[in-house]
Amino acid sequence: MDHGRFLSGAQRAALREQGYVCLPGLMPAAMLDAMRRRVEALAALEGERAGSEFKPEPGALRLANCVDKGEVFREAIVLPAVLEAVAEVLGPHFKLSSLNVRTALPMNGIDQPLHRDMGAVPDAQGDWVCNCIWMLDDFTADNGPTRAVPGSHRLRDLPADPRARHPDEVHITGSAGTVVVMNAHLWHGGLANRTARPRAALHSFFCRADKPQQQYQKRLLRPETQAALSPQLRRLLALDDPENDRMSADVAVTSGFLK
Ligand SMILES: O=C(O)CCC(=O)C(=O)O
Repeated sequence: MDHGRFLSGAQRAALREQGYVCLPGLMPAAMLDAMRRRVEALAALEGERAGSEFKPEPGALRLANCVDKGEVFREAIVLPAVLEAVAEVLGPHFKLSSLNVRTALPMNGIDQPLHRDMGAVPDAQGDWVCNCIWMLDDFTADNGPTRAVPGSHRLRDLPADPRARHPDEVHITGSAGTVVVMNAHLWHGGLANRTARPRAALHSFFCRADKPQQQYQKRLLRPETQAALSPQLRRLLALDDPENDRMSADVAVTSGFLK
């Protein structure tokens, strides 16, 4: 794995201190285009079943198990700059926990509550969850940008009212192709989409190697997908890790706020 070749000192400091960093233009144009097309095709193909491997969310369309659903997703999760940023949060030993798409639907009228992914609180070894939000559309002030409270990854409790606006929250906007790498202990959530167009993002969610995956990849991936994976992808997905089998095979899928 590459360490220290892509992120500047300021970007590392932002991740450490604010709890997130925006990496504009990180997705090559061809990858962005192919991913958008694949997301559109999958949404049409899966219809009502879309996202059924995870949890339904009112006001959003979800696609889950994306490693199994397109070469473009498998290419994205090994982009070296993103892996370097994830390692900055989790240390050198980590794995993919889940790979989902979330589209905030037009005029959905729903702010997600401030949450930590999986409700995760840092443990004695430190931080153990990191999420990467790949902007497949421009994130604007109106179409459901991600809100976040900088520095809150160092706090233990969530705010008293996670649905309320927080005085310190920032709204993360950017152009399609930007990747936001976020310490997922940070209080964050998607805001309501107040426009007539959908706002899509891919979430590549990682966890430290000693923690269970949110979605057990070995069970979700079809045998033919598994057979074609590179050694790097097999490692990242923990396919040959008996400890991961023990930890992840039987845990209930957990979200930071969805039932
Ligand atoms: O899509 C976003 O802006 C953030 C979504 C999020 O935090 C979540 O679904 O847990």
